[in-house]
Amino acid sequence: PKEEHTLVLIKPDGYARGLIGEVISRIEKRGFKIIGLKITIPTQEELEEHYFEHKDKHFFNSLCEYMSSGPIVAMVVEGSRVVQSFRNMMGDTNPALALPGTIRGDLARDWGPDRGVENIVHGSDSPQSADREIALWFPEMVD
Ligand code: DAT
Ligand code: MG
Repeated sequence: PKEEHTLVLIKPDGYARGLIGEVISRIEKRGFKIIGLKITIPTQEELEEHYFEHKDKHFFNSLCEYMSSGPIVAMVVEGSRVVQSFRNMMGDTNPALALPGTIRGDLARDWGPDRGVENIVHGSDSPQSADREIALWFPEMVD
């Protein structure tokens, strides 16, 4: 089967709570290959590009504040149908709706008033989004 790529971010809550190893371990155990990896603190400019589809949403400002509040781990992950597979591994966007067995369902805290946007991980929602997001976070991997 054709290899596909997705962009994974371990968000500031995942980093701060020491969940990097857990997330990477799940990716590796699923048989996917990490071919790019870095730690960075996102800038407002990067977040406006990464989350451009959400820029008119009510949660956009808190989302950017949260995402730039500390280090994240950005990864390019390779594998057959990895985009959809990793979406399945993440679980629902809202931790309260994410099923057990998923990263968010097992690890993410419920959305309280103080952390309405936290959910540990990001994964691209389509191969097209993956291409765009990989070009943003890993320009050195794209020519
Ligand atoms: P996903 O990260 O599952 O692709 P998304 O692209 O719809 O979800 O939203 C991006 C992020 O924005 C999401 O991970 C958390 C935050 N978010 C989404 N919907 C939200 C809401 N209704 N209230 C607060 N934060 C929200
Ligand atoms: Mg999304």
